[in-house]
Amino acid sequence: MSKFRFSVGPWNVHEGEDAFGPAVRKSIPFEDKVKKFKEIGISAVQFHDDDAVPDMNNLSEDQIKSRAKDVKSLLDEYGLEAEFVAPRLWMDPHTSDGGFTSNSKEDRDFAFWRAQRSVDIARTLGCDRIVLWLAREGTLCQESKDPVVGMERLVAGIDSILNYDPTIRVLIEPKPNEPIDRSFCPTIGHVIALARLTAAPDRVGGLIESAHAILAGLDPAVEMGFALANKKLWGVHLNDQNGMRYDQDKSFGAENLRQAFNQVMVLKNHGYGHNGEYIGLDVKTMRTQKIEVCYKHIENSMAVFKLLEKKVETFDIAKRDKLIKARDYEALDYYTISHLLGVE
Ligand code: 3MF
Ligand code: MG
Repeated sequence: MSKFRFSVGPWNVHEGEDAFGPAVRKSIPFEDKVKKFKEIGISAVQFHDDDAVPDMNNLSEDQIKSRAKDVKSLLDEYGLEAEFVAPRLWMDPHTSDGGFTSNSKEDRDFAFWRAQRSVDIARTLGCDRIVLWLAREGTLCQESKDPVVGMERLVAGIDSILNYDPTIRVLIEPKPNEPIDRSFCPTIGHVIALARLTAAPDRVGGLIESAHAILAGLDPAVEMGFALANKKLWGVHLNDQNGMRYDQDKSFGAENLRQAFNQVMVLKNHGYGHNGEYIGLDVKTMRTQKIEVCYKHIENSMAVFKLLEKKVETFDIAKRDKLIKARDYEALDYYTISHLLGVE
C-alpha cells in the first residue's frame, strides 16, 4: 500500500478550453468535484484563493473569511484536507503587468491584498501553506523591468505574507516561461536563493512541477533531489510534458516513463511525505475527453505513481551497486529499461 497521500486542485477538472478554442464540457459544481476526489482516493484539495471564495475582490475581509468557513465545512463533511492556497495573481486586470513586480504601485498593493486574503483563507481552511506560482512576475519586454528591482519587489511581496502571519509558510512554484517570457524565478535553484533574501528564509520553500522543470530544459527528478538536499521540497505537482513547447499538464508518466520512475524513486528514497507533504498532481485532461470520463487523467496519474512505487521497491539495488562498481553504466541503462518493461 502506498504511504503517500495525494492532492489535486479543482482546476484539474476543467471544461477543455484552450488558447484556440472554447469550453467543450459543462462545468462540474465544486461539491461534485470534492465528492469524486474523495471517491477516487484523494486526501487533500489544492486551492486558488478564488476557487475557495469566488468574486473575492467584491467582498469584505470578514465576508471572505465567512465564505471560507463554508468551504471548510464542506471539506470536513467529505473528510478532505486543504493542502494550500495560491493567490491567483494572473487573471485580474490589476495583474496584467505582474502582481508583486508590476510597475504600478496600485497593482502591487492589490497583489499584497490578495496574498494576505489567501493567508486568511488558508488559516480558515486549516492549512499553513501558501503557494506562489509567479505567473507574470518577469517581463514580456525585457527593458520594462530592471531585474534587480524585480527581485527586490518579489522579496517585498513574499515578506508581506511572512510578516502578516508569523507561522505561515510560502512555497514558490517556479516556471521558466508561459504566460511570461522571462521569469524572475525560473527554477528551484532560484527559489532557494530567493528564500535567503526574505524576512524568514526558514519559512520559504518550493513546490516543483515536473512539466515546469522540463520546460526549463531540466530533469524533474534532479530538480527534486536538489530541493530535497536543501530540505526545501514542500510540495510537488506531478504531471508530464512532451518536450519544450506549450505547458501540457499531461497525466503523470504519459510521455516519459523513465523520467517518472526517477521522480518516484527520489521522492520515495529521501523521505518526501514524512513531514506531511502531499503527492500533488497538476494534470489536465485532453480536450477530446467526454464529461463522463473527465477524471481519468487523475486516476491514471495516481495509478501510474503507485505502479512506479512497486518498480522502485523491486529495483535490484545489489545489482545496481554491482554495476556502478564495475562502472558498466550501459548495463545499468539496460537493466533499468528491462525492469520498467517487466522483463527483469
Ligand atoms: C501553471 C500551474 C498552475 C499552478 C497553480 C497553483 C494552474 O503552470 O502549474 O496551475 O500550479 O496555480 O500554484
Ligand atoms: Mg502547477
